Amino acid sequence: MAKSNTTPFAVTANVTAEQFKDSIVKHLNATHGTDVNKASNRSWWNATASALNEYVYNGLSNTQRTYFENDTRAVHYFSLEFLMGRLTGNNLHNLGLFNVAKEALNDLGIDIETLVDEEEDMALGNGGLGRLAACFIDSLATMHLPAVGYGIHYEHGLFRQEFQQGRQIERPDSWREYGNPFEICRPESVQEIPLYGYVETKFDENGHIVKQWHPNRVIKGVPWDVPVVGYEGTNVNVLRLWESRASDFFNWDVFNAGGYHDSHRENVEAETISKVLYPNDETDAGKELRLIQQYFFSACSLKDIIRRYRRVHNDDWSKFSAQVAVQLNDTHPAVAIPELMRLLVDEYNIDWDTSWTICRETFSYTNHTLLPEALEKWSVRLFEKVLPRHLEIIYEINRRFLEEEVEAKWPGDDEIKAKLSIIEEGHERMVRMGNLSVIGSNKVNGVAEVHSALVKSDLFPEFDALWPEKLTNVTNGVTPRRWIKACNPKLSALIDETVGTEWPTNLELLRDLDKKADDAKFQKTFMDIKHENKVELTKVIKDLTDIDVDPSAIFDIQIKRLHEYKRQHLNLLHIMALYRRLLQNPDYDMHPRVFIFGAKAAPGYALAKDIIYAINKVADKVNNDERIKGKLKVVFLPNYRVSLAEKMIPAADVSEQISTAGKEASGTGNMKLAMNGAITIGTLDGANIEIAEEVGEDNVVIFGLTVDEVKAVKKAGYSPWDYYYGNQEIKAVLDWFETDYFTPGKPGELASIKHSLLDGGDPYLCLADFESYAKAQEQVDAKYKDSKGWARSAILNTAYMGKFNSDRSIQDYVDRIWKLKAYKAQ
Ligand code: NBG
Repeated sequence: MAKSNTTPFAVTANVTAEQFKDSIVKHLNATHGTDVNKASNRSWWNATASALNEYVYNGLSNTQRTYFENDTRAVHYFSLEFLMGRLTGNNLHNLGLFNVAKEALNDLGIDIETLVDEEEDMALGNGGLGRLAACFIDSLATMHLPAVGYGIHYEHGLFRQEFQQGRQIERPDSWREYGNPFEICRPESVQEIPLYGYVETKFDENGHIVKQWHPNRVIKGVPWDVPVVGYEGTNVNVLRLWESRASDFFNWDVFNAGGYHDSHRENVEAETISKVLYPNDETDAGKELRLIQQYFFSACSLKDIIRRYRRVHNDDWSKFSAQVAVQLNDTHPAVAIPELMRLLVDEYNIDWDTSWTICRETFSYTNHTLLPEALEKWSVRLFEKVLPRHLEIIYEINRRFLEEEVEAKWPGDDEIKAKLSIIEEGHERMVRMGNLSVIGSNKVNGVAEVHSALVKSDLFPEFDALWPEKLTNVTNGVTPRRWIKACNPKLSALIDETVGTEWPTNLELLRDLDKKADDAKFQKTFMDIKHENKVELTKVIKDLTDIDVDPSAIFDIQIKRLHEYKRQHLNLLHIMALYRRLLQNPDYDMHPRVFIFGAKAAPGYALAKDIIYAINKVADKVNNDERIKGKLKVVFLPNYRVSLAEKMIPAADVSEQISTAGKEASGTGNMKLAMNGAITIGTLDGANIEIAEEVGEDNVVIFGLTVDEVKAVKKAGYSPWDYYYGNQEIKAVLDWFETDYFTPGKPGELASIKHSLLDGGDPYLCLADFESYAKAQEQVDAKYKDSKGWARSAILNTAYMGKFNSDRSIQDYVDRIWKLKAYKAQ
């Protein structure tokens, strides 16, 4: 073996490649029952994971012991989604073992890149909200903060996307079909969760009313722990995911009574709860199973927290909220609020007022969207059926809130009461989870400055008036460990050389790169790396779509869930306009550009799926049209997911962030792309505004209506027809959708897009922003032609994105909300 790599961190300081290699071979034999001569790639991957896990588990026990011995206050991040992606590369990097493992594997004749591709993404989330949770738990561990992530151990994560003749087809995702080496089952911490049934009202010996819930189902929650390795490997926190199973007790009863089929059915029903992730991003599913998922994991997690608390504090509840912070990731886990009340009042016999004080001190809530279709409501009828006792508790919380707090502030004002009530009156009475979350929380935050301002002014103005301190902001961030260090090794090496190696835990250090922004040699190195990353992506594109693209073209990337408000169709309109310009004038002056998309559409979202289809059809035509001499290419990469993002982001020149102002709460892809030196073309929406502030207006291209202008346009009565008749190009492009130009022999296949933009009223103002967008794209083109100016801007994007690392977000949560102390594992 040649000169060995050494590890940079104390926890793995003495590990040599030789040792790591021995460990892999040992695990290949002793853990995975195979050997070096016949091991499949999967076995190699498993053995490498086992070798890696030796260090992970060591950190895990040190960390858990440190927290226990210090009886630490901890945050519990409740989230229905954790979009983790792959763990092998990430954990190797965070332990400082990546190069050691690479060398060890190399010596065994295995290429580490091929090996990490063996791992299925852990896609237990839809998009930004789930990936944010994953970045946050990485930061919490890195910052030595006591924290547990709580979620659901879905058997099937987000569907795998295929295209058939350009249309999205959903296939099940089975990330753990053949096992997963990064999770540990903990049968010793199983929980039992009641459901359904009725509530009995009784009197205790003192003549007080007591409520007793008689559930008629009990579900077992089995915890699976995924170790979360902080950078430098010192602290290893836990992500605890609950799997549902039928309760043994209930099952055997039925089985013994001869009801084999009934008991089997109960099994299936119980297991259904953690079977699949709901594939909706920013829309409310409104289904019974979804409410049960929410309750199941919230209830399991609270019982787990209480078990741990009582191990030290027994029946002394006075310290509970000093020890326990619970963060609700959107309203999805909001049923945890009445569940904690139920546990305290009914099970531990604590009086209502004390219990309510504990609750309000414990919970905080993050709002991730203003879209009305995402604001969860459950029908009272359904609640009563599934969680009858919780409905009673919600009524009581609501009664006291309205009669005491709202009445004191706005005496006799029934209109305000109706607005703030947890119960929405109407044809079908509904439980408003947003109001419940605000009322039961200590702090409520939005995820970017503009979004938090809108949460105050438009979503919850009365709550803000009632509790001026409650609503706050924490701007999102992303972990630079995964989103620069691991995914862009070449850029990382350049940064190491230039500003030192401390930047992954202190991203502000990148600021020093600005000194090199005009240095011709540095510019060349920086842009050469970008080019090499583009060459890599070119291979991925060829492999996945068979499309040839030229790496010297501008790589213009839009990656995010497919949604009208994100306006992939605005991008498409502009692509069609460019295509038309090129057809009309083959010498039309533009630097060659490749527009690259990645996006999944919710399976029930017809227009979103039509937009995917339209992009694919336009791509077919444009990519094969020799008249335009390869100046324009369109690529839609199938099955967009974390591991694909890691290949796309380092190769982006342009980052498309073009949502209608006021609609994108923050965005986090915008941050990842800019950090990797892409230049944003974007609206003044979400975190784009803060990105523009940080990187400077010369280094982003801003266009379109602002939040206030959007409001004004809508108020004045927006008519997309004015733009249709007022702009030749818009009219021509929209009319194109109705022909069979892109769908030979099938005219009208793409008409739904035109329809939504005209008869449908263009709710997201694509047409109003089109001209400004097209001009901005011309600016991008001109900017790219000035290669020095472009390199400078790209470097400054990387240099000035320090604010958007998730350690800063977590520090804001700690300071403003959680008040946690760090404990470095000993
Ligand atoms: C999403 C927003 C994004 C934001 C992420 C993370 C939901 C409900 N919201 O703008 O649309 O970046 O949350 O906060 O998924």
